[in-house]
Amino acid sequence: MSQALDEIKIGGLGASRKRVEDNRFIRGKGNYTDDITLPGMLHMEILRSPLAHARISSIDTSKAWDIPGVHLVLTGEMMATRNLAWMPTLSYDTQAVLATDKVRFQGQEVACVIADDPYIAKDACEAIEVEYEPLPVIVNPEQAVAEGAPVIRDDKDSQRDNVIYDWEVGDAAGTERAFAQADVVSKLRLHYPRSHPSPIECCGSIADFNRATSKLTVYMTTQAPHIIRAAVALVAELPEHMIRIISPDIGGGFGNKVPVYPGYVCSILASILLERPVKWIEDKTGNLISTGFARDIYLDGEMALRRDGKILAVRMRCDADHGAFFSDAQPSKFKIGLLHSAFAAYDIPVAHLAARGTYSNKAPGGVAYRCSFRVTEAMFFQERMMQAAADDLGMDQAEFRRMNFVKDDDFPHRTPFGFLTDSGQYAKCLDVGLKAIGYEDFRREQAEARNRGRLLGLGISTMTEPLGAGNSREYDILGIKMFDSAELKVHMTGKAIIRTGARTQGQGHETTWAQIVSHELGIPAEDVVVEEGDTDTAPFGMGTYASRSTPVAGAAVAMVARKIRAKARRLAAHLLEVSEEDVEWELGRFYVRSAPDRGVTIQECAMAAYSNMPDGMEPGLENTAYYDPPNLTWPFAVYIATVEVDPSTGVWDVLKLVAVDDCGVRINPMIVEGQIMGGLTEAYAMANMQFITFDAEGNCVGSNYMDYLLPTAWETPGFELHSEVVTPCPHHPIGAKGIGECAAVGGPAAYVNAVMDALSGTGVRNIDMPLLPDRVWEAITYRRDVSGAPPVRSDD
Ligand code: MCN
Ligand code: CUM
Repeated sequence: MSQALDEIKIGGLGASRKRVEDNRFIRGKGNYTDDITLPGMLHMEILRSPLAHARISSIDTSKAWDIPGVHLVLTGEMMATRNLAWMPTLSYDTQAVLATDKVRFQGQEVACVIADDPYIAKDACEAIEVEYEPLPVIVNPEQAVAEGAPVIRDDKDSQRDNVIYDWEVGDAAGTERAFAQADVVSKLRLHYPRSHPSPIECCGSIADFNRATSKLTVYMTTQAPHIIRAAVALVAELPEHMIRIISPDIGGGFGNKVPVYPGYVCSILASILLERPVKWIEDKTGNLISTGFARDIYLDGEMALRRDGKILAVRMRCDADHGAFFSDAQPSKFKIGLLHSAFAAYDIPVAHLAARGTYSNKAPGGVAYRCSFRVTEAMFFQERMMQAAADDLGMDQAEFRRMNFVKDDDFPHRTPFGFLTDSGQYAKCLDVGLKAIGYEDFRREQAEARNRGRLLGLGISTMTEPLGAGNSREYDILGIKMFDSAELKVHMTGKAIIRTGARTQGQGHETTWAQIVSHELGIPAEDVVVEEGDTDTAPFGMGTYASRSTPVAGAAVAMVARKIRAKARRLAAHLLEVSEEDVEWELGRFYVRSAPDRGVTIQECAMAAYSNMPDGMEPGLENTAYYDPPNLTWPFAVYIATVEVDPSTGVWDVLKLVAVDDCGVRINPMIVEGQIMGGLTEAYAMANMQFITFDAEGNCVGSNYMDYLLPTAWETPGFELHSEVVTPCPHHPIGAKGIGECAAVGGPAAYVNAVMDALSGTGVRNIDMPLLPDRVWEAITYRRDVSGAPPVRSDD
């Protein structure tokens, strides 16, 4: 008789365990950067530029220095004496820490004040007198490449214009030939507007340099503490072992907390100069105006089609507006992230993509927002293009997708842009989604409603997305290979601590990593504590973004647990007085093959590791694993929305949204559902209400929550989630694929396609996001496309 433990009861794989971190979060006992107070701590505030592009003729800080309680006023000139006026970005560009020559976007950091409290520091910032000579402003790629455009980055000797890169991938000639064979060529141009992750907690840091020990400790809001440690060591030329980066609880990251920001650097230098802890906490406007902008890309594409619906080729061109500094965090081989993951779900013989990146007088953009390196833009364009192509062919939306899907037995599949997808059941997911939405019935209802003047629409978005960078052969950031790690220590009583190189920001790692240990070792999840985010204790890792934690760090957790199990087996053989080959494992217990009643628990093995190990065995039960995944993981998703559009106001309501996500084996189904719902909510916000735009002078419209809208429970629609399709990842030790970004990536197209479907027959081909009521109304009333980023509109 098996005495294996019940995996769900002990909180193993598949258990919808309540999130352990919520015990402190919902009690208000989280420990965020701003909760930390150190003895003798000073406070830093940043003076930002009011202008988008201007030469600095002078900065007079004398009045700020005179204010009682001010300890230091930092300017670019002072930073320059330490070689810190500029810093390298994660995309091999440079970014001003504090402006010296010019300001290049509204909200750029010009000076900092460090004072006894943040109020004094703020007042002192206002006392700094800066004289600016305004320069012409560029707010989009078209202006950036226009004749006579001012060169924004005249600080770089080699820069003669505003182009950052021209990059291409795919087979241009083959694509050309395929287009020559096409029966139908479908075209689409759209703009994915600037958006902002807008986590509840803004960015911040507390730098604490101790002259006596030479140790620099920095508490900061970072999704990748080890990368920051390396950056500080290399840029500030401090010894790496004397730098400790601690990322305490993070109040949401969503990509906003991947880059290195000037505020971090200034607080570090200030602490070194003053030999006191210096705290910087960004305010909401600072966060919305200067950090972490995503997207802002113009996408232009064509699809070559055979009359029967077969896709022959795809051509994409895009113009990305990066703002004043190219600071995307992305694998170094790729200039436009993984945009070329577009169309990976479809069997397309040949494709070509050309991308141009340009500077503008806007804050660094394209950075990251729940996207796995521009996958959001890739999948949005893909699914809008699929809808347009099906319409051009007069084909059913679902049928067109199904016919072009990569088939279940066609894996591994090489995409036309060179990715290798390895598993999926795309048609099955689509069937589940169509059934759940009541596809046939809705189409009938839609036709009947039309006759009565009501506009109903249905939008489908189906996609597979690459989550979990590395492998290290192809993926690195600034040359640092993308793998991850886990360290497991089992104490003598069988309790354990697991540490990884990832950093949770709300995703629930403290809950789910314990579940993986539980699955591998049979130690109840509640006996396993998870710790991340302290570079002095966590093993080296690349951090949490691109939904890489489960695919990479999570895999390392399973692998280190397996190492522990291998050693525990030797301990078990010793305790049971049999040879190792005669020992069998079942969850939580080793037993003698020929006498299954004779066994020892994993906890007994742990005790033996400290009290009764065999002669010659190294004591203790701990280990570390580094994991370099063979491939990315490729979850698949189907999102289908139905909407009703009010033609008299342009307001649209979601009637139903169905989500079918196949992310392989689910560690914690409840957490996975939470991730999907969060992503669908953010997708709804992007499609429906959010935009950050700029007027002709480069003033940022959207730097506060009156203009930049966050959806609350009140306006967010309900979602129906389906989990019945599970295609385990063939190379992940527990078969899991990433999920953290899927719904934010695939969601927007479902909503937009639904609204466009409601407008079918009116001649309107595209409305760019956000689909604000006035834009939808304009499209319906004037029967025309509405494009561009309001209020700077292409048709004005
Ligand atoms: N999970 C699971 N089973 C799977 C896959 C994942 O149970 N098959 C669980 C994981 O164990 C983890 C969570 O789901 O607890 C998300 O896992 P994963 O897909 O690996 O993503 P990461 O943990 O790497 O999180 C990063 C991802 C990104 S890149 C953004 S952006 C984003 C997102 O997560 N930011 C978030 N979701 C967020 N959720 C919250 N609450 N806050 C953020 O800042
Ligand atoms: Cu692209 S935002 Mo997440 O990868 O941190």
